Amino acid sequence: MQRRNFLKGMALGVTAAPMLSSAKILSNSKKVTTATHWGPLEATIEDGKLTEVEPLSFDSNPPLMNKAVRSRTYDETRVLYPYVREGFLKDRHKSDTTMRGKDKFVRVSWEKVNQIIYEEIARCQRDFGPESIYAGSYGWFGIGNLNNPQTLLKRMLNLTGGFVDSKGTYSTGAISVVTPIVMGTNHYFRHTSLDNIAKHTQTLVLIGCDLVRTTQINWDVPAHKSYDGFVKIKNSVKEGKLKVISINPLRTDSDKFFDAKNIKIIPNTDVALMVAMCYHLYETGLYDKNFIERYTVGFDKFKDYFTGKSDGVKKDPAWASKITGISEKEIKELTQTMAKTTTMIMPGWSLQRQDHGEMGNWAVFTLTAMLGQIGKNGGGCGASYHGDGNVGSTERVGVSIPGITVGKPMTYNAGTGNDTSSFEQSFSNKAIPVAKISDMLLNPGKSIDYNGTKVEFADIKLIYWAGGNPMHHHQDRNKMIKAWQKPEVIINQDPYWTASSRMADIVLPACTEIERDDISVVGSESKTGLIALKKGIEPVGESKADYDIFTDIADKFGRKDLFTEGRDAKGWAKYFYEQAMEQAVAKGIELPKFEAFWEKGYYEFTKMEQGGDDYVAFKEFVEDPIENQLGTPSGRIEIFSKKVASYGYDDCEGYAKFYEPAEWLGNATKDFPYHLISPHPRHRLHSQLNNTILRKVYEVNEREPILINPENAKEKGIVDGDLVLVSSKRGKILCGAVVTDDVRKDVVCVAEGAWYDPQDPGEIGSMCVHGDVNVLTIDKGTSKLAQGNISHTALVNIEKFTGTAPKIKVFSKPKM
Ligand SMILES: Nc1nc2c(c(=O)[nH]1)N[C@H]1C(S)=C(S)[C@@H](COP(=O)(O)OP(=O)(O)OC[C@H]3O[C@@H](n4cnc5c(=O)[nH]c(N)nc54)[C@H](O)[C@@H]3O)O[C@H]1N2
Ligand SMILES: Nc1nc2c(c(=O)[nH]1)N[C@H]1C(S)=C(S)[C@@H](COP(=O)(O)OP(=O)(O)OC[C@H]3O[C@@H](n4cnc5c(=O)[nH]c(N)nc54)[C@H](O)[C@@H]3O)O[C@H]1N2
Ligand SMILES: [Mo]
Repeated sequence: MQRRNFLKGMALGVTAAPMLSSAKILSNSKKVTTATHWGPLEATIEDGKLTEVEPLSFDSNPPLMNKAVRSRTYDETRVLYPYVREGFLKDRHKSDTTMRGKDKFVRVSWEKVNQIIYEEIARCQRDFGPESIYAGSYGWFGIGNLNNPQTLLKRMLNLTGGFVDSKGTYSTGAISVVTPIVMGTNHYFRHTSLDNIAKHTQTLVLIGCDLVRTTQINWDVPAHKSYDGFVKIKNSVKEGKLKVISINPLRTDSDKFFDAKNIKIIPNTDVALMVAMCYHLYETGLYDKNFIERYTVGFDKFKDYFTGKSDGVKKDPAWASKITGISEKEIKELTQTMAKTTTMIMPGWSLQRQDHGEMGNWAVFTLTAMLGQIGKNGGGCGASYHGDGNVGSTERVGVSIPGITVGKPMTYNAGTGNDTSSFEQSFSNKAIPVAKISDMLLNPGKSIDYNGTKVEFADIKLIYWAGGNPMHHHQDRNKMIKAWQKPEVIINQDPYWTASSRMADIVLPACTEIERDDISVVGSESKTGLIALKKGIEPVGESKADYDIFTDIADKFGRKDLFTEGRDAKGWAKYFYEQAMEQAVAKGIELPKFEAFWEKGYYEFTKMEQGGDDYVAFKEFVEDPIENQLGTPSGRIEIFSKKVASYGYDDCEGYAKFYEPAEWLGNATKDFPYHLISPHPRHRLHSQLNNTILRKVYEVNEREPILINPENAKEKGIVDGDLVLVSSKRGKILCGAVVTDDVRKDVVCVAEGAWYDPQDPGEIGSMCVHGDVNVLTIDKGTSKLAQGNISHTALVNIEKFTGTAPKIKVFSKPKM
């Protein structure tokens, strides 16, 4: 397998990876190492300009996204200077907030903008206290253990009085709450190695999981080592030893790669499928009774549900067939195959990014327990194989590097703002589940349920967002725009004129990785190495590194020294590296001195962990469940959780149960007859890189593509390339049609992350002409337990758009 032929059409155009030593050096050019969420890179700089990037040699599958790095660096959408919205500059916190998105922006100096920010934070702390400032800022900012804008934001605000935080993520809102409850660990528990799967698994079941697509990226820098494992799995498929089955309304990149059988389930009904599979295992005696008795608690409670004892409805394959659209015969066959062969289940996180998302993973763990293969070679399940480009790869003996911290909270000293206050806990206890942002802004004082507690919404006057794009990631854009009109001050810090920048009062230009010094690990699970992110070019325009931006704001409060602890960016990189050196000694690794590491640009760990390629999750627990209890209250797998049941939630009763989703094909109407899913994009990281040349690779008629089944296209008179008006109860967008039977009939698919481009910016209800899917989605929590977002739950209509195609404006600068 040629590694760069990995995915046809996916890695196309990426040239061979050079060894640094063989790099050709021109007189006016230099090569530096840098990194992104999609790989470790070597950048060529000529006359102070970034001209090219190439993947480093230890990247197992460099993605096409590398091709966008230069394009994004110099794109017209870069924010070059600090800007303030005209109305805000004039009237400050008394400005007309409905003008957000409509007003002109005025360029100001850094000195002036820092003074405004200082005055506004100080005013809010003085008049309303820390609970008036929201810094729960979420998002996938760039790489670097220092330039983590969210940690730096909190560090700065901690030194100046505190703030309201968020908890949880958009990625794992429900699974991060459920896995500890059921399995007593977090969802990133070490997974059975992909090598072990390739050797022993006979049936690999992907449920809402497109790992070949999603493992292109990593929260740190991916070495894409899981792709080595995928190749081995594919070889086992070719040899006829392993079969891949993919339960997904969409035939995915992974399905094509593994030549999987794609079972096109009705969206949001996987729990019904799995419950019926449990029923069938029970009815046929195929379930592992011994495993259930020895390693789990609460089976009887679940049994009463699936047998119908508790509610009179038998959850048998006939019942599930009507809900899932999968035939009774197929459900039975699938169940029997899984029981009779060595089966590994890989759920994606899409299962929990939907209404009652807690139930998806609860059902996976329950079904897996009944199959009884947990802890055995090639069997069981993993909750996060698709989560980043290294999960399940064989680990090397390596170390990670610490990063900047939020520091110690200090009370703001009203009046002076000087460093005279005592250290004291001033953190707000009003942190929200992250996807409750609009609800919080719209309903101050209201209280909601969350995982057995109550969360009271703060009255937010100032939002500071750094390193995220809420105007892409959050659901129900129109509700959000209304919510965005509530605070007095909104600050957004980003390299680009994203919708979040356009909807702010103050816009601060951050720079990207190649414009600053930093350090990172490569391959958080594979432990492939360490990389120096070297400043190759000067920050574009007057942009600055996040670290420098927050240092200057802390300075305004007289707290610069506390913020920096006397270090500059490279000083921090050295400080972090030297701590890694200490850890390394304990593991018998001799890391080079910092200067030598920095000079070379990376360090690769080469020693493989012994037995790592045969790692099996939960093996110790299965071998000795008394000695190696799980972290649950019972020490076992909790098929039923007494603790969750004790919360008395009507939408989450403490075991895997199918609840009817807010919107699904089972309650579709004539007005909104199709189910919309919004998976992660192939050639972007969310909204990142939408403003680059890569747009040409996937856009249709300058819009985000919508996948439509040929039968639906025919009934609507839509053909490939048409402009399509997509509407839901919440709003309207335009997309470009791709007619394909990859997608199930009555299901349409629009990837998340197309830049929001409303016809009338700032106007509630305005049509997005470019295809931001979150104009259509529902802003509701999964349940009272986790309150995760439900992006994959929405009904829509589609129509051929016949008017004049509106111009795309979002890739030019806003009014100035
Ligand atoms: N419908 C739907 N919606 C979804 C999802 C879905 O599946 N469907 N998925 C959800 C999920 S899982 C997630 S994680 C979220 C992702 O949501 P986000 O993480 O908010 O999305 P990104 O587009 O990655 O936004 C990151 C922003 O950081 C900026 N940035 C990059 N580098 C830097 C830097 O060094 N400094 C600063 N200050 N800024 C920087 C980028 O320009 C970009 O605007 O979306 C969620 N939304
Ligand atoms: N290229 C790329 N990779 C990424 C990201 C990116 O933006 N771009 N983002 C990263 C991040 S932050 C995250 S959180 C992960 C997300 O990883 P996931 O949450 O696993 O990804 P999704 O794309 O939301 O969904 C995966 C699959 O679920 C299917 N699906 C949707 N609804 C249903 C359903 O009801 N039932 C079933 N069975 N299937 C369903 C979709 O068709 C899709 O193929 O990906 C990461 N990887
Ligand atoms: Mo995510």
